[in-house]
Amino acid sequence: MSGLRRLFRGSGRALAFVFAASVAWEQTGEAPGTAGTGQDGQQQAGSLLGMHRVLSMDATLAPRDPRAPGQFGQPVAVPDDKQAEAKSRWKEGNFNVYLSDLIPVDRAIADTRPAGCSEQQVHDDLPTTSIIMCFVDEVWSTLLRSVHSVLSRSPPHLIQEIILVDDFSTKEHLKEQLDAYMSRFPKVKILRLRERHGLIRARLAGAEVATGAVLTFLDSHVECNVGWLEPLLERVRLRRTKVACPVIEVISDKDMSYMTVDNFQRGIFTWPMNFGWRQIPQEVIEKNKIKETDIIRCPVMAGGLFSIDKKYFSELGMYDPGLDVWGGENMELSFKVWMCGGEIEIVPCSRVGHIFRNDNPYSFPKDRVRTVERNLARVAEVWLDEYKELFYGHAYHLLLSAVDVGDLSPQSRLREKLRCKSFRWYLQNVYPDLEAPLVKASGLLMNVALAGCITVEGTTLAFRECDVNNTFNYTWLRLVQHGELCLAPAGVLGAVGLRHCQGRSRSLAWLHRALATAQPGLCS
Ligand code: UD2
Ligand code: MN
Repeated sequence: MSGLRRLFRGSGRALAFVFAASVAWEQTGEAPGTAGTGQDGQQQAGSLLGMHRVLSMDATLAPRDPRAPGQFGQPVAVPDDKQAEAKSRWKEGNFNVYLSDLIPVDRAIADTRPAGCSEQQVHDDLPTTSIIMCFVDEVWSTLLRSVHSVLSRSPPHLIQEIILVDDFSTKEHLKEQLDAYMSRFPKVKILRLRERHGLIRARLAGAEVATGAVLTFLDSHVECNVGWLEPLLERVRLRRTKVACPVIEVISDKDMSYMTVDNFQRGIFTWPMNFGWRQIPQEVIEKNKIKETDIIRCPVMAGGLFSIDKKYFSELGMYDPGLDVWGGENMELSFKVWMCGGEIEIVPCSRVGHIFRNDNPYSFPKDRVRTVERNLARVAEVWLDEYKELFYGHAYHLLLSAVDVGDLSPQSRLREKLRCKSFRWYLQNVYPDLEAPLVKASGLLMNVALAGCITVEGTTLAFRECDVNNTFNYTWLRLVQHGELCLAPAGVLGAVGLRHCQGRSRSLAWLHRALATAQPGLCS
């Protein structure tokens, strides 16, 4: 569906940045070949040695019941006499649970891959993968549809196992009934956590027991599309430090239709670390002849759906286990991967639908907003170097409330051990179109009426003629800074003077207030 944007809570306002073409995609000759004309699954005449055409498994061809509602990913309408029921069941998952229960758990969906994907070649010796799907109180039909989509659209020899990690669900049907249902699929294992860990530590628990060479994480309300898996594993096989993400398509929360999304989108973030998508500009696509099937390198991943080499994930220290419940782990892993020598890629020939919800349908053990903010502050402290000031500057209330981020020393030690590059390197090489000035503003403190400026003389302030050497920086931490010295109140509503700056200090913070009419002074 052209023009459709994926929905992400708090993805922040879009800022207009200059786009840096060199980092958005890759045409390295590593991409799978396009030879081959034979039947799916066969070694074909024209195939490269040791490669085969990507397998289709179950296309849209022969669903059990072609006339069932929602078949082929079509939208479904709630009958008039069921409106009240549908409305009352919405809260069970924050999407149309009534319709989800109505459509087959193994429905067919349209093959939305760009032209050329079905002819691509992948290696015969792709690594096996463990699928890790964490859930807490997931809707029954959606969880089943997620599992069926993996089972029916993945080459069986590549699926080592499907690990369903139950993050201490309370719904009865997710207990014995789920065990009974899944017992017919030997590859499906259910790992039950004895207390609520949150999705981050639940994924770690899944990774601990996984035996596949690659870990593939999925949310528990997805539908994997035709040929989704091999292109992901192909990237990891090409280089074990590649983290491969499918294009995330949209399963409508309202009518359960499966909708494709705009191509050429990168995963990005805006301050203070809000995930979002940004389209590669048309002129860049044209100038560089980027094809719909080309790999897109992303500054950050969305978080939910990706394949990563198991050993590499472990070398990276997996996720920071100090991150709680939900949020920020996609930033942590993305920074860690890029800064410590890996790459995050979107693979356009791999597509997975996901139900985007407007709100989490489960409760948070602690306050939701505070949980996410604390997670982000941990990430900022460990990975952002001097740029963490931009994070705090855009989420200044975190400084005021002095959020307790907990012990970060294991994460800092890991960063040293892995000899990871700086955040400045990341900005220059991976995400140069992010606007990230280290100070908020820079200039003179000028009295408009007298045309004089506040100047620094030694360690004191004076009011003199304006001079460019008396420039002050207004920092993200709200300091008015000149070299090592900061503007400081000398007492309660007494004189102002200078003090040595000391990072975050509320007593040295000044608010910049734009006044309706021009008045002397910058700060109040
Ligand atoms: C997005 C990601 C999600 C995760 C999150 C940030 C996609 C499509 N989704 O939000 O994977 O990275 O951003 O953290 O990129 N869950 C648990 N225990 C919990 C909470 C959630 O097991 O305490 C499960 C949940 O059932 C679901 C998965 O974790 O299967 C992700 O949660 P979500 O769907 O609420 O996250 P989403 O898609 O809003
Ligand atoms: Mn989700």
